Amino acid sequence: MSHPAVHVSDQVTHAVESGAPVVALESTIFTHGLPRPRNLAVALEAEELVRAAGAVPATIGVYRGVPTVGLTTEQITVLSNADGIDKVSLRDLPVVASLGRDGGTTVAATAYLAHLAGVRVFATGGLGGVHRGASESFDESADMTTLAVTPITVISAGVKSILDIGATLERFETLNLPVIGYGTRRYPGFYVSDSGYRLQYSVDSPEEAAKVVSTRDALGLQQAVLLANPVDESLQLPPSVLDDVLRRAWEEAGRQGIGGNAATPFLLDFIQRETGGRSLEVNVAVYRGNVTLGAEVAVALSAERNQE
Ligand code: PSU
Ligand code: MN
Repeated sequence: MSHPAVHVSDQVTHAVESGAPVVALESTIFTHGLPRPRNLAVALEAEELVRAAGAVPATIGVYRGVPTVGLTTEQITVLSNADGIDKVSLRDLPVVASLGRDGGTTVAATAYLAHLAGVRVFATGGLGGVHRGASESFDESADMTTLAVTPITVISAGVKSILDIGATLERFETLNLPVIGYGTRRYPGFYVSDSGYRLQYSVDSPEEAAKVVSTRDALGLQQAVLLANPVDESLQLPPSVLDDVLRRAWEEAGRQGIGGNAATPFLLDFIQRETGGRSLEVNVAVYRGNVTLGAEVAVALSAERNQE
C-alpha cells in the first residue's frame, strides 16, 4: 500500500495484493463501546473468528498518530487500556493523526481506511444513524454520509437500538445505500432480531451477498452495501426489557444534557449497567455473528474474483 499517511500491515498488504479474503474490524467497539477487560477479549476473539473462517483480520485504528490497517495484538492491547482515547470519525482523522494521538475509529473512519487499503469487507456491531430528536439536535452519524461514498461491504446487526430506526432507514434510502437482510426481510434491531421495520431485499448465502457487491462494482457505484444480520432470537435481549431500558436511558441522557459524540457511549453504558450486563452479552453475540458472516462474505468475494 503506497498511501504515505496510512500504515497497512504486511499481512494485510499481501492478502489484498493476492486477492485473499480480508475483513476489516473497527476499534471504537473496543475503545468506547465495550467495558474493560471484556473489550480486549472481544477484539482478539473477533480476529480469531475471522482467521477460523479462512480470512485475514484487519483491525483498524489510530496508533500514536498513525492510521493503521492491521493493528498488532500489542497495539490493540494498548488501545483497549488507554484512558481518554479519542473517538475518531472521519473528520477527526487528520487532526488526531497530525497531533500524534491514539484513536478508536468509528464505522465511518474504519470504512474509509479499509477501502483505501483495498479491503472489501468490514464487520461491525451496529451502525451509527439518526438519533432520536435529530430534527431538533441535528445529531446524525457521519457513518451514513461516509458509507454513501465508500464502496465497501458492511455487515452489521442494523443500527443501534438507541437511534430513530425509521428515520435512519429513510436516510439510507436518500443516500442510495442498499440495505439487505441476511436470511430475513425484517430489519434487525441490534439487541433484538427484529426492529419492527421491513426490508425490501434479502439474501440467503454469502455467495448471494458477494454477487450484489461485485454487481455494485461492475456498475461503478460508489456506495457501501449494507448487509443486515440479525442476532439469533434465542440470544436476543427480551424486547420488553429493551423498551424499558431505552426509555430510561433517553430520559437520563436528556437530564444530564449528553449530546454529540458522547451520546452513543453514554447510552450504551447506561443500558449495560441497567440490564446487569445482559445487554453486553447480546452485544458480544451480535458482534460474533457479524464477524463470522463477514469472513464468509470475504471468502465468497475472493472466490468469485479468482473464477474470473
Ligand atoms: N455500535 C455499538 N457500539 C459502538 C458503536 C456502534 O454497539 O461503540 C460506535 C461505532 O463505531 C459507530 C459509532 O461508528 O458508534 C457511531 O457514533 P456516532 O453516532 O457518534 O457517529
Ligand atoms: Mn452524533
